[in-house]
Amino acid sequence: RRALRVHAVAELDKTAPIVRGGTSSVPAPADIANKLRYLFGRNGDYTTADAYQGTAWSVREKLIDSFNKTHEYWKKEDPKFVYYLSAEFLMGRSLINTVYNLGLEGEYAEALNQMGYEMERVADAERDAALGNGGLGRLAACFLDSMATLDLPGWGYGIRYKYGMFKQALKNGYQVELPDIWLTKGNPWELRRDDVKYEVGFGGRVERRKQGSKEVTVWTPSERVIAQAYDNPIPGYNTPTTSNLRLWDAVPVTEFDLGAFNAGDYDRAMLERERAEGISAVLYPNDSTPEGKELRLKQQYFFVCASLQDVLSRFKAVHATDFNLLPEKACFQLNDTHPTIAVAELMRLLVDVEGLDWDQAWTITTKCLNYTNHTVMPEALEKWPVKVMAKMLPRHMEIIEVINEGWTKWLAGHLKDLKPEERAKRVAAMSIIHENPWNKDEMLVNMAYLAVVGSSAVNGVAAIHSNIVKDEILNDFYQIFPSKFQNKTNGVTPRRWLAWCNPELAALITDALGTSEWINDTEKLAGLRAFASDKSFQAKWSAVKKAKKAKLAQLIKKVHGDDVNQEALFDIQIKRIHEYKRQYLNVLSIIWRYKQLKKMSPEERKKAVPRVCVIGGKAASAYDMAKRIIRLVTAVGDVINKDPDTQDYLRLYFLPDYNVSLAETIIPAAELSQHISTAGTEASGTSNMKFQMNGCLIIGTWDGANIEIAEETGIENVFVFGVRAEEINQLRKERKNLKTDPRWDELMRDIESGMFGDKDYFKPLVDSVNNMKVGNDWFLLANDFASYLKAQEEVDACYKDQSEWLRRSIMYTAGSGKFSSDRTIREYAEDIWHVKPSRPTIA
Ligand code: CBF
Repeated sequence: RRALRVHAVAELDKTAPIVRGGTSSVPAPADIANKLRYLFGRNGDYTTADAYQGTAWSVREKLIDSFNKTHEYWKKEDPKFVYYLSAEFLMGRSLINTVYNLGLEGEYAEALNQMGYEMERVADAERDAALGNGGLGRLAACFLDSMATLDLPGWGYGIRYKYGMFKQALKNGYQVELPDIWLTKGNPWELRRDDVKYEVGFGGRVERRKQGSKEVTVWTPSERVIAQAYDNPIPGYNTPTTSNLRLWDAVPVTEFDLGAFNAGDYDRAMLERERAEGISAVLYPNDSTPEGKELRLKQQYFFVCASLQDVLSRFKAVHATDFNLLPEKACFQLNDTHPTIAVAELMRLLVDVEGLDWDQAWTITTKCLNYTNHTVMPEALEKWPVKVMAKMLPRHMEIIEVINEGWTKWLAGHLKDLKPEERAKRVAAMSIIHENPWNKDEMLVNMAYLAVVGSSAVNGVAAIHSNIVKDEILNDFYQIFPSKFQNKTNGVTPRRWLAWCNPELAALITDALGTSEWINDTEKLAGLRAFASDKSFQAKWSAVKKAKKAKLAQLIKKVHGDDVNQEALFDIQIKRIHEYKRQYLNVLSIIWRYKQLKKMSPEERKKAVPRVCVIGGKAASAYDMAKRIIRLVTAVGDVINKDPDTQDYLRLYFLPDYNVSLAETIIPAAELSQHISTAGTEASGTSNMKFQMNGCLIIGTWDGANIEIAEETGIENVFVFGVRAEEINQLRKERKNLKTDPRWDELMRDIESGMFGDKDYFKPLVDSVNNMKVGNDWFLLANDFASYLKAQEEVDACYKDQSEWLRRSIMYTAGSGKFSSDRTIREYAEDIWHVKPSRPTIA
């Protein structure tokens, strides 16, 4: 099957000229100076920030040339498109990626050198586009890179948040959140489309009106805003294709209420603008308040409504109102439940606006939509109160009711052989609109159920997760529609996450394999297996890792002021802070290590494997436990890092403000990375894939994509520990079988007694994992502790044998071929979207 996929791409017309670069014949150094002169009024005496701006605006023109050519071609060819609807796109920085994907790195590195700058330093001046929270948003960004690289006609659609993911700072070891004002210096990577604007409404009333012999439904919103398009060109690698991420900014319908202003009512004059701009202001506002929740639903509808109008308007420009053709020309991937209102919105546009009858519209809608589930966490499976939905989107609520009526009626018929009571129970359990189990007076719209009923395909993001989706979360639906359910194991782009962030390792790989084709055919990395035990290759491999470790050491010095032992094992855990990801378990094992080191004589210590442990990640602002975990990390670090007995052997640092660009520095330097979620809780994980690509060994649970990574790398090369997902439900129910360990109890006493200060603040943390109390330690830290420590001992033993460690490290990279997002996207394109490559040939 995989061979077939590779073949499909090989069939492309590779003889077509690759049209990259701009029409401008001005050499890069002069072009950069021109940009600085005419866009910024600068005439020499540049700063690094200037060098970035000049370079970015110069590269932008070449990017736009490539973008225009691609879109001219696609317009002419009219291929089927996939539209990736996502509330998040965690793009990170663009300069390096654009320059390398366009093949302009030599030219621009040289130009900057002539000006006295180094490309890497200049690239550091760019702000991250952090329009996402974590894995889901970064996955969307990797997918865009792969779609363009594979020449697949596809766009992303999302929100142009004015403030991205908050900036995390530490104050006395506690997380503080600061606004991420990322647009202040302009954004060279976007194009405002003044001719692409749509109205989006909220609230108001719905009426039936007679139109000739027909009855039509008219929704008159009480609030209206304009969605203004911004295009962000996405360059593919080694192809002329540059696709698009279209983001919507919310602006008022009326710029300014001059009447109110003249009457002295200054607040009212600005009100509409403020209300509109609020919609696209902040990524995922804190939804612990009812107001926050409403704003989030508003954001979801805002971008879905604008995106669907946009797609239909382009479709109509070519095919007029032949909507039966729509599924042959467009499909939409719902990135989690966030864009699920698309089911109702597409129905509204087709029925109310275009006048199709309900059944025809439903057939088209369900053919066009597909849904990806990204999590098993119940709190992330969105359910909107009917009251909120009916107030904000009255017509959509009606549509959802009609969909649900049809669905439950069909279901009752389908289940006719069941006893009436059982049938009624099943139908109620699968109803899109259902009672809130915690509040009988409230009815909820279950967005995951709406997505399943309204889609052609439903997928999970790793094999184990897709099985959990089928067997547990959506099992009722799976039983009814088994063929709808699929698995699409996640992947990451090997461009950003290996070739561009670790050019030294990339060069070594290219040298060994005799080709750089692995950059878009990662299966070729398997060729490295032949070198895994080769001592001279291991020495080169090790030298690259050391250089990367030196860079991370510099970063630690910059942030914490400490010099760290670069011979130590660099042990990393970077991801959002969450109880299920179990950073707490990691800290506890670090405390245990510290205590063991303290007990040793100086001679014994010299035999221990030194470690530099790094933890990074943001806690959601309302997630109290996660914030306490951060404080525990910093408090333990404060004690350990200052202890003269142990500081040469153990360090713990929390690196604040973990984001894409920080990951690009940390991951190449990592030797051991921790993916230690309770089995069955992490849908996939994607940083595990990035670490694997960079030859970093994994200590992990049998969870998410860890399992497939172990299969590809060789399970004997991975430090696996902990209980398996199949055993967890039973363990949680029959708490008598939970494992305990005296070392664990000792650590709990240490924290409670104030060994790391702040004992009152840490008390809830200690209590949360006291597994003797029913309902506690939901994520089974205590239970997995002993086997985690055992796995850590295996890590130490292996690190002492550097040749074995390096062999494994090479085997990781060699086994990472499957985890390229190119493979994932090819699978989506073939199994779900039925979208084919279309490579621009216009010279
Ligand atoms: O599928 C991408 C990622 O999505 C999440 O981050 C999410 O937000 N639901 C999951 O937690 C990850 O496991 C997953 O890799």
